Amino acid sequence: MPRALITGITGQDGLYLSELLLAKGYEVYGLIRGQNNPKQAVVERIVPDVQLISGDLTDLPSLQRAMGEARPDEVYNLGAISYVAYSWDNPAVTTQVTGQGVLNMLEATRTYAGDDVSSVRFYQASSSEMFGKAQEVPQRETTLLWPRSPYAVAKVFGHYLTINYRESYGMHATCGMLFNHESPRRGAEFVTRKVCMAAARISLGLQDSLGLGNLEARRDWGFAGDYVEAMWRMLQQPQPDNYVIATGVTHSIRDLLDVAFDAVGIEDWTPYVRHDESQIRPAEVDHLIGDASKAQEVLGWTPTVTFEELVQMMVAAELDELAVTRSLVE
Ligand code: NAP
Ligand code: F7E
Repeated sequence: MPRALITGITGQDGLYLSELLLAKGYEVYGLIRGQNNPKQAVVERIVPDVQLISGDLTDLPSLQRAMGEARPDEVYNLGAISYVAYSWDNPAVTTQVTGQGVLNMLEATRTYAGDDVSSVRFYQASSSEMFGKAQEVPQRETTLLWPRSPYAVAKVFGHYLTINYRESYGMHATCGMLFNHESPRRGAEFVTRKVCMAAARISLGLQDSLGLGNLEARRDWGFAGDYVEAMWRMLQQPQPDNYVIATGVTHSIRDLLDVAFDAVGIEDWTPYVRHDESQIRPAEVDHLIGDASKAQEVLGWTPTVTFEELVQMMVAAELDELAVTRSLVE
């Protein structure tokens, strides 16, 4: 039975990846931080077979201990401070977790693997945010990186360090350069979930309005369930490498609003949406759109969920959740 250690187990991708690996017969270990993490109950409910190990990406000894406990064949480093807007307000902690945390995980993996360093396969969650001020459209594995936020700078550090450990020590260390991926499990601070929650609540009269920042921002949005499949396929390759994972299609926040409000029967969302200046970022990323043709050729990976299907799925999940809450209250 193969063994996997996942950091970021309480996050969106950690949950989907756990489900995928458990279904494939893996023994799955998840790193969980904090002395009483409120999300532990969520993990235990959704993936009760995952074995949780206490540890923090900023604490190397805890990661070394986690390695010894999990004895992994595959390590998926998904843990990070992942909210881009937060990273301007908290650049030092973002650098420590999202950047230095990668160094800690690589070191813990390398020292655990010992002489047979390539025997443990390592996945680093790199991000399309690294392309930032895009120097080429669409972006591919070789596109020059031009990060535009403290989060993206930390991701660039982790990305190049992973490549460096591959080249320096012969580690089987792979970077997935993933574009935005969403789901009903997306954190409520991210724009897709925020809009889908608001559309559902407004349609039921539970909320009056929705404050948003830049409505012209565009993203290449896919479904998280598809993207964790790509992570797994990357680690099944004989050689480590870098792969862009994306749909190749972009949409604006306006498109997101159109589909989400349409899904609850509201044709015109403009009366409900107000401008929230606090959501405007010090720097935006310009034109992010991914070219995943390498992943298609080498991994046989293609996305299966369209943007419209994704948003409809997320709105439907919000409505289901609200119906459950209401039935409990009544
Ligand atoms: P997420 O939902 O924000 O989850 C982040 C995870 O990191 C959570 O489990 C969180 O744990 C954990 N974490 C935070 N600080 C930690 C620390 N000091 N020590 C250990 N764990 C810590 O993110 P996601 O959407 O699943 O994304 C997974 C990874 O892919 C992240 O690295 C993200 O930056 C990257 N990525 C995401 C996307 C996307 O569109 N989703 C695209 C490209 C790359 P707590 O619950 O305890 O906070
Ligand atoms: O913003 C605009 C905002 O926070 C998307 C992370 O998973 O994907 C994610 O980062 C866009 C931005 O995601 C609001 O200005 C407008 O242009 O949903 P987001 P993100 O910044 O793209 C990448 C690939 C990652 O790696 C990250 O970890 O939406 N926007 N109004 C807003 N965004 C938010 N959050 N809230 C608003 O009210």
